[in-house]
Amino acid sequence: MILGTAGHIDHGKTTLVRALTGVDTDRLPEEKRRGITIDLGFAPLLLDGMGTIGVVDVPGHEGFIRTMLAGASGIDMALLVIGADEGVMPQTKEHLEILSLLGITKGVVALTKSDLVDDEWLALVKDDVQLLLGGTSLEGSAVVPVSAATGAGMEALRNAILATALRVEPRTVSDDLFRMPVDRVFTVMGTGTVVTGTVWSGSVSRNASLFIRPGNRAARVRGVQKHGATVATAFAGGRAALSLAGFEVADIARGSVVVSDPGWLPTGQLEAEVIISPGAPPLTSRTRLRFHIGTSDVGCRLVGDFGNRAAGTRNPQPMRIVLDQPVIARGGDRFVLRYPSPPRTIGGGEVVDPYPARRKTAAAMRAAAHEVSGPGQPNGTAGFVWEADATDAADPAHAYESAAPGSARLRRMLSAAGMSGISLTSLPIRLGCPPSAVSANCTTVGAVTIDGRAYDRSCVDQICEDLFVAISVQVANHPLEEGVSLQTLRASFGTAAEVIDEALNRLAGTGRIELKSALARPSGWIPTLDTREQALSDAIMHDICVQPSEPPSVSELTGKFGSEAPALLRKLERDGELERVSDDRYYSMAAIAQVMDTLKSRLEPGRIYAPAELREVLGVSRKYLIPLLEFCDRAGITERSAGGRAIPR
Ligand SMILES: Nc1nc2c(ncn2[C@@H]2O[C@H](COP(=O)(O)OP(=O)(O)OP(=O)(O)O)[C@@H](O)[C@H]2O)c(=O)[nH]1
Ligand SMILES: [Mg+2]
Repeated sequence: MILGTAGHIDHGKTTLVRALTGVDTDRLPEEKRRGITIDLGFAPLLLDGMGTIGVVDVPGHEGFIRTMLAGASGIDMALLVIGADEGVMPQTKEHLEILSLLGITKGVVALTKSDLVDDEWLALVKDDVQLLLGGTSLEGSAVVPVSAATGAGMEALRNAILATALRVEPRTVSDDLFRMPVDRVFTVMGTGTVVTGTVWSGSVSRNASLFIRPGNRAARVRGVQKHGATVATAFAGGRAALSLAGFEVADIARGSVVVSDPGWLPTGQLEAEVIISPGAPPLTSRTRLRFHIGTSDVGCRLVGDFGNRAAGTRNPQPMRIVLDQPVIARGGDRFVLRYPSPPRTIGGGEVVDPYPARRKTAAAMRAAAHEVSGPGQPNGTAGFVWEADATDAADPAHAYESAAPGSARLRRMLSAAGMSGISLTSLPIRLGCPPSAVSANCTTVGAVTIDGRAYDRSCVDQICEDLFVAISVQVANHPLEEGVSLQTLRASFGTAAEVIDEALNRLAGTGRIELKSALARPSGWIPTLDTREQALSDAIMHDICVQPSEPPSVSELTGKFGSEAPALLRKLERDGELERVSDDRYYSMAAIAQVMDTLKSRLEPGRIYAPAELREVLGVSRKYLIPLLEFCDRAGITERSAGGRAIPR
């Protein structure tokens, strides 16, 4: 667990950290000389009954807000330090806003330097502070007067920190992907390059293979330390120092991110729910802003609907964030937006999808965010309403709460992906959940998983409907065919064959279609011929029946009746009117029965008859005889042997 300080310059953060931990975190000569904190400081804090937690001390100087942001992201609880003599100051407010935007809901307020003020003044400042906290993520936090100089109130402060720390939900999920935004890089004689940070998720052990992002350099972990002691493994929610083999200090910097999953790639665009502070200057899609996530900060612009921002509200808006340089992000990550000049924090938000499809206009974005709230949801539910999940966040008093819970984000991603679906292996990053939670998340939103991808259920339902219509139309238009070839169906929908096959199986499973030898047709479908086709069919049948033992060939019939003849012949065969004796010739059922009767009555079982004898028996010319006998062989009426054919005994 990590506690991070916050508060205006010179209000006593570093002094309080030293009083709590015994560690002076201002270690740079320049910090000593100027008497201010310039860079992040780190110290372990032993809490009785809980163990050691990490402390990150941040600078209060307004010029070092970027450093404060790098320190504040990744903390579990805040220690907001307010000098009782000066009270609430600009960076008190800005740091508090940043904590709110980062969704940090656990904290303690230290009203320090209480030795410098009298009780009356202290009471007034305390009132101011309570007013300030209202509507922020730290509303309701304990406010503890202390003095690092006299030690007054220190015990109460420790108790308040412990009580708050006990309410922090542990972050450790053992099978999650490892990620650590780097906040310091240095060289240790004899050890080499060391990077430190707060482990955001997963765990890291000695000899692990990692990747340094952005970029694609692989690293091996030589050793792991926590609060200066060597450990086998460092876990999410704790500090870690990793010594990396084969790296120079120049190769890595604050803002780099160490990850374990090779698929966790930097992204240049994000889909997000963005909150813009009511007091922010007017913004357009051309306004250059700074985007702070983890320990990195890059230039960005927002693409979305700015007109929708009602004055005085902090409603999250769906927006696309286009970054100047790629960053490592995960669904559900919090970020902060700052205006460059004059520099100030103007908002922040939550990542909805770190790898959104390329896009798209502002109108399309709005549609994407709201289309999922439309009617027609499966299972008779009232339907997913994006706004409903965000009602709390729409209330300015709860602006720090998640605007886009995991299930809502997954629904939105699936809907945007449509029939392309989303690879299940990408979901731990896109959705921001441990790999082991992917399948439960998919179940929650009713996603359909096919061949390693998740699809929006309503999309799959729609494909089923479209397929059923396509099959019905196709068979109605081609009544002479037995059904629609699956090959044709797969090719005519621009969707993965696996999805089409799944949809076909669903349709077959519910009895709406029949699947037979690579063909699909509506269940119980009976083709009906129009008058012309029926007349043609009758005429063909007539020609075959007038010369029953020597019927015309398919080619002859096609020559006489036209190109539909082969299909009509196949249909007559399916209907049980004709038997296909060879590739090019059909016989009427009556003629076939006649042949069989003749053979059975005229031949002596077991005796072998030469072809010439059989020609006599059947009374057909040689041209017809051989195909007919081969048909009889296949049908088991005759048995072929060296000298001719016999009928079995
Ligand atoms: N009298 C009194 N002085 C204090 C107390 N705490 C801090 N100070 C003094 O206030 C000054 C600033 O303290 P720091 O701890 O450096 O303040 P900070 O908040 O860390 O400052 P930055 O990191 O630069 O934002 C120092 O001179 C401290 O000695 C206190 O409780 N009582
Ligand atoms: Mg300091």
